[in-house]
Amino acid sequence: MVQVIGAPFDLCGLRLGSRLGPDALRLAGLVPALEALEISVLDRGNCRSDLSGKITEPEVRCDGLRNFDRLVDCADDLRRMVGECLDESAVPVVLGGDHSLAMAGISAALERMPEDLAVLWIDAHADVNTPGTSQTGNVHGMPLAALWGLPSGTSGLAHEQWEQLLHSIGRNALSPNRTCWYGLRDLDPAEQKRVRASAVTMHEIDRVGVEQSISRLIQWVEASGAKGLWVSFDVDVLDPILAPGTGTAVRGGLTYREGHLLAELLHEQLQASEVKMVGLDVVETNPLFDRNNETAKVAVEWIASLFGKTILG
Ligand SMILES: [Mn+2]
Repeated sequence: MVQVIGAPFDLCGLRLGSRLGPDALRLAGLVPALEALEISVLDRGNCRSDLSGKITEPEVRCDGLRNFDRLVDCADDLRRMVGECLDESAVPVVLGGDHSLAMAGISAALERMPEDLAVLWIDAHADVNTPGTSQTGNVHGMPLAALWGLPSGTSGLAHEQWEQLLHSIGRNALSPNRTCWYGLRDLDPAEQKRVRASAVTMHEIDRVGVEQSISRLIQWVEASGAKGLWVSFDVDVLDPILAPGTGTAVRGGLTYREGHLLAELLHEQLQASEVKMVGLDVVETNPLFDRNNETAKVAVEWIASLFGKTILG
């Protein structure tokens, strides 16, 4: 059973508009696509999200972490909804929204399986900055650093807010040895040092292909002893020619065929593995940058492949 949860929040991203992502994915046919696979789907609607206060432009400057209070409010509600879903033994599919909200779902999963969770971050970006190393102050580039419980690396308001954020995530930190990435191609210098052996970059995909590179990561997750895998999928991992509807586009991403092969192989290999997928985020879909909802459509097709859709059925 799958439960869909929308997180229409975009105040910690680079460009506003991904608040429209959940409905773009719904209107692209997410629920029927899963039901066609004979999966029972419940759409729980959206989590609470305060976008009031006439925020129509990203703040250019701020003292601390951008729109912090609104993030915490939204993340708390999303954590509760994902937690209820996990307690009902369903697989949560969280529709973003910017990538900062991945902290909420993953921390709910960590609370329930603190010894057994690994995370696969499928993204052009590593998202492992701290307030001290971020060049933008956008929390959507920091969720893994927060889940790891890294120190803020700064002082003042941003430090205090970071401490509050770590507290809200709870005491179960995600281990860096249980975190892996796929499709990376745009990292800050501080991030390059943090990702190391468990990252598949576009360079590796060019050299060895999707099949060998994803097999290596799944073997790595199995060797880590993890029993559950949270998949966090940022649509910007796809090439912007194919998926232009995102505020964080980076050229040189996965092609349509590579993206689908990745989803199909993940499904196939997890079916054969002791490691099971416990939850999924699909984030950073921004219809304001899209053409004809193509990005949401390709994301829905990707999700269907991840849940087992094949050409021959
Ligand atoms: Mn990204």
